[in-house]
Amino acid sequence: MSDIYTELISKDWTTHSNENSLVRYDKLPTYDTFIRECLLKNRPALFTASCGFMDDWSCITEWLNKDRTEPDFDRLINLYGHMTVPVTKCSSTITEYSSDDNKLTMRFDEFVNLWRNNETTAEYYCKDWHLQKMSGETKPLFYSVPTYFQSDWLNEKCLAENEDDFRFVYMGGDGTNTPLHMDVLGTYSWSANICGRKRWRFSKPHSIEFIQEPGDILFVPSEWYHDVTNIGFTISINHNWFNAFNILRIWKHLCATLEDIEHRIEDCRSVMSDTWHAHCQLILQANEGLNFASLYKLLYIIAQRRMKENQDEYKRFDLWMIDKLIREILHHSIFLYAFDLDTFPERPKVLLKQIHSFIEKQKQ
Ligand SMILES: O=C(O)CCC(=O)C(=O)O
Repeated sequence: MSDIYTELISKDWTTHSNENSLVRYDKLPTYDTFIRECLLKNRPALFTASCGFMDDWSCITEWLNKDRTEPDFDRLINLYGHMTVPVTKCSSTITEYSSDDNKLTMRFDEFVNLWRNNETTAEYYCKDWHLQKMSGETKPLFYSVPTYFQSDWLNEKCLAENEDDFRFVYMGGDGTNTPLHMDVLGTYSWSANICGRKRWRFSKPHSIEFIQEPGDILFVPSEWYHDVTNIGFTISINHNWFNAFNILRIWKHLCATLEDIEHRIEDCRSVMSDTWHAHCQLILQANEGLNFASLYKLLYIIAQRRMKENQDEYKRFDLWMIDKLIREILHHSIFLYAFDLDTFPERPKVLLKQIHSFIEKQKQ
């Protein structure tokens, strides 16, 4: 195994705190450097345009005008005008991140006409658009996922199961914004500016403010609160994701949210008796898109895929982390109360045995 994975498997690195600064990369770092400087420290990073990530992205040539500074609105309408897109109405009175009051859907051509119009440009923000998924998986990606973000269990599972993914396109005018929030489940995100600029403000655990220029890609660590404001006509591509480096944070986030749900419906406990735990898990799934059972299923899917693929160091590292997490989940008594393990694709203890014998075989 390469030094870094051997090192990670042999020591407890999972309790590292959040580093209080933004790393700026003007040249591509090695993946090991990114792991050490950002993933292990849960620290934000800005890969500037000079890293050249977008040099061969077709969205740059297809979506922008000749000098690549602004969107080519007519071309965008030609390409996607008929599609229905999610649009958020930005207004100074709505500051709550997930409020549904300001969420609309409309045809993309209708949105573009609001976006290019001075009177409405600051008001309508097309966000969380699953454009790649809606265009069909057979169409080539109009961008490529930088190496640093390719180990992504969340989108890997969604694509394998043909579920809604966490790959988005954002388009908005000067002043459109995303209010203060932490990303869903405490996931990482990465955000690539195709055109326009964004002002980012991290406020917790540390405050940092900076501008993301066109061509820059930002890595947002787990559980960092931030708000974002667009400057000029802005298009960005963005993924939410998790992997072996932040899965324990996701797990802790789920446990904390469950505690909160349990607290809120404590008064129904005596009436519901033996279905109460299952009910709490249903609410957890509805609120977060994941509960203990669906997290286990995700781990099962990733583990099966890793055991089929040709061995590679990071795959063994993934299996090591999956094993560690399944043990933690099994220690949580709720897991056994809330679910009938016979309905699972594989009982957790059987899966653990499979992983062990796979790892042992690989060592020979
Ligand atoms: O670009 C935006 O408006 C929001 C992006 C964001 O919050 C993120 O990537 O985590």
